[in-house]
Amino acid sequence: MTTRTDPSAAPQQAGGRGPADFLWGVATSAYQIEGAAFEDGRTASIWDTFSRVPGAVFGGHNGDTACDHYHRMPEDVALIAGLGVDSYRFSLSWPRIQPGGRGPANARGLAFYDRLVDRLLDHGILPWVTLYHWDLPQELEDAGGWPARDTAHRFADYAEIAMGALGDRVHWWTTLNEPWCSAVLGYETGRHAPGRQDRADSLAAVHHLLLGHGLAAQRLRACAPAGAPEPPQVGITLNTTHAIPARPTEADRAAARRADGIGTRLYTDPLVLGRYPADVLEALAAEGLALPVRDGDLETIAQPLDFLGVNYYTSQYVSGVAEDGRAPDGRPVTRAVPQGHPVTAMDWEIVPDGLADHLVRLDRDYPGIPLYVTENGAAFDDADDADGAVRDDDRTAYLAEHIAAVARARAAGADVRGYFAWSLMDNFEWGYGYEKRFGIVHVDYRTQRRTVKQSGRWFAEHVRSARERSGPPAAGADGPDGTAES
Ligand code: IFM
Repeated sequence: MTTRTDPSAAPQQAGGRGPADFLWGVATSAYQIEGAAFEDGRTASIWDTFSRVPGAVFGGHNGDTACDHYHRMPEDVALIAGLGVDSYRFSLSWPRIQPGGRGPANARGLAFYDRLVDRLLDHGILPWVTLYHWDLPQELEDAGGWPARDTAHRFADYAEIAMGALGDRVHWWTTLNEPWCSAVLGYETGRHAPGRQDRADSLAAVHHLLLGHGLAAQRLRACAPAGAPEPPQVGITLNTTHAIPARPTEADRAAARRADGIGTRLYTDPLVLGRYPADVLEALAAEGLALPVRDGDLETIAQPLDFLGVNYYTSQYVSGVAEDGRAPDGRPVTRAVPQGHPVTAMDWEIVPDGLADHLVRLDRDYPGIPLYVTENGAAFDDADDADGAVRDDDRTAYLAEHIAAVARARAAGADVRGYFAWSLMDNFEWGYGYEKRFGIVHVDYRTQRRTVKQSGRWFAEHVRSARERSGPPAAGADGPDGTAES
C-alpha cells in the first residue's frame, strides 16, 4: 500500500535528525492561527462569515487576527525548532491560495507558504501539509458547499495548485482534516460553519468530501514535480469514533456498533475497502436517506493511502437503551453515557486506553496502512503565575498518558509511526473562540507573546529522550515531570 520503504528517509531529507522509525510533531491549522484574514488577496472563508453570525462563536470571536502567525511566522518556526520536534503539521488556507475557490492561484498567498516551508526546512523540520482544515472559500459555499458535487472537483484543482507550488519541498500531504466535522457539525448540527442544519445535505457532504479526497489524491500524485526526490506521501486525517458499550449487554454492544458505523466505518470503509458499510446504508435507508453515489465514485475514493491520520481526544461510551428505558419512535437508541472519568475543559472524558485500543483496532481492520496520530491534546483552564509561566500539570499528564497509550498500541503490533501534539499554541477553537486553550505554548492575545507551558517543556524533553532511545515512545512512558523514564 505504502510506497515509503525507509521510514526515516523523509525526516532526514528535512534536515537529518529524524528518529529511526517514529515522527514527533506539533500541529496547527490556518484559520485557527494565521490571522491576516483579508491581506495579500485572501478572500473570505465560511468561518469568516460564520463567526460574524450573532451567537455562533463564543464572545463573538473570529479569526481576523488569531495568533497573528501570518506576520510572526519566523518567530513561530523558531519556537517549533526550540521544541526539538521532527515535523510541523499545518494547513493551507484555500481562500488565501485560490481566492474564491476557483481560477488562478494568488501568488502573494502562495508566497507565505513558500517562505514557511523554506524556513522549516532551514531548521531541519519536516513540513506536513493539510490541504483542507475547514476554511472553505465562501463563494464555493454560496454555490452549494460540500453538499454540491462540484466542490469536490474544485478541491482537486486547488490541490494541483498547492502541489505545483510546494511539491518540490513538501513530501507529506493530508487531503482533509476530520471530514466528519465538516459534514456533521457544518451541515447537520450547524454548530460549525457554514451553520446549516439538514441531514440529507450532511450526508451529501460526507460523500463529496470523500470524493474530493480521492480526486485530490489522484491529482497530487499526477502533478508531483518531476524533480521531487520521492513520490509524495498522500493520506487523510479522520477523527474516528472509538465507541465502547457502556455495559456488557447485547443492546449496548449493538449501540456501539452503530456509533462505530456512523463515526468510523462510514469513512474508513470507502477509503480503504472501496464500499460503504452495509449496516450504515440500511440504517440510513430506514430513515429515507441515501448517499449520492455515482458510478465510479467508490473507485475514486479508494485511492491507495500512504498513511491514515488519526485524531484522538476521547472515547464514546454508548448505550442502546433510552434513559427512560423506552425507544419512543421505534428506532434503535444510541445514547452517550459518560462514565465519570475525569474530563478536560471541553467536558471530554479522558480515556487514554481508548487511544491504544482504537489504534490496534484500525491496524487490525485496515492492515498495511501506517497510522499517525496527527492530533492529540487537551484544553484546560490554564492560569499563568506572576512570571507568566503556565504550570499545566493536567495537560502534561494528559499528553504523557496518551503517548504511553501509543506505546502500548505499538507493543501490541499496531503500525503507528508518529505522534503530533495538538496544538503548538493556544488558538481559535472554532465555536469556543479563544476561550478554550489547547496549546503547549501559551499565547497572550493582547500582546501576542508566546510562552512555552510546562507541557511544552515536558514534550520537548520527552521527544529528546525518546530520540536518544532511538525513536518510539517507551512502553512505560515517562511521568509528567519527565523524571521517570523507563
Ligand atoms: O482545534 C480542533 C482542531 O481544529 C481539529 N481537531 C480537534 C481540535 C480540538 O477541538
